[in-house]
Amino acid sequence: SVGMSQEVKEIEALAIRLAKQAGAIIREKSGRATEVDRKSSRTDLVTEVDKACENLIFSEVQAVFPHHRWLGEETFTVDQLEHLRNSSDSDWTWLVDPIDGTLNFVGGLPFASVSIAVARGHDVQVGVVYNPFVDELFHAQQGQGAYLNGRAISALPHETELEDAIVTLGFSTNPETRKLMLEAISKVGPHCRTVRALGSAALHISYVAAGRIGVFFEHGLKPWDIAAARLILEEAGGSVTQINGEPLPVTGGSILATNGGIVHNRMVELLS
Ligand code: 2AM
Ligand code: CA
Ligand code: CA
Ligand code: CA
Repeated sequence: SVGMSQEVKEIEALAIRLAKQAGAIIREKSGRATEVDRKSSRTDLVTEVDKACENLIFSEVQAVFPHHRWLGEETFTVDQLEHLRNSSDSDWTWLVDPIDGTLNFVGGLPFASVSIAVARGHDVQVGVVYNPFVDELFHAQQGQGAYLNGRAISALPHETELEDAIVTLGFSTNPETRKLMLEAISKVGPHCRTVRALGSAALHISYVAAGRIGVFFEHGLKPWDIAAARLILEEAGGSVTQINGEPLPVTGGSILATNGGIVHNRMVELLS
């Protein structure tokens, strides 16, 4: 309906404004966080800037859309995750990663993003990924295509073979999944153009959408890591599944994100 599409437009405009606001803080504070704390382990960190950015986005969303639900990396509860799993079409949920690439941010490596997705039930309607270091904003609205700084993007060429593709991956903070990734890349590495691991899942997936790279894969991702960039990639004509080729639920898991076509199937074959 007209009312619904107007609402989605307002949601998208707010998501873009907040991604840029949080991004400005991330750019300013990169390499200069003062409170760097361990979460689950020595490799799993959070800073006062992750928390401040999530708070900023949360409070603005609450002010404008008080009935919308919230799922953010630094504040999530088991109940909120369970609610997303069981959510119905009348629920709107914001899925937010305030800094995707915290370890880069802590080290002052200028490669990180803000990821904001807004879902109706399990259906992601709006996705925004912003890299403040180069002022690149990727966004998509379901059914409306994908855009980088306002220009339409495409994950083409679909005819690319794995041999011509740059393959990227994420190295988890979890020792078990990191081992899985090392095993996986030893199978794929010999067959692709080259291998990169830059440290932000949301940016890698958005780069596949823009045709900059052919493949991204990682084990153990959460809803806020992938929801926004996944919509951007699907709207750009790419493919997203689990690593074994099965459908990827909104609740997350392993992800295989490619420019589509034969590269996707080849990756599934090599990794099975
Ligand atoms: P973060 O920076 O928001 O924590 C790095 O390879 C990517 O993996 C980042 O997107 C990072 O998100 C994410 N990541 C962090 N911890 C992870 C984990 N335990 N398993 C999988 N991915 C993780
Ligand atoms: Ca993340
Ligand atoms: Ca994060
Ligand atoms: Ca984290």
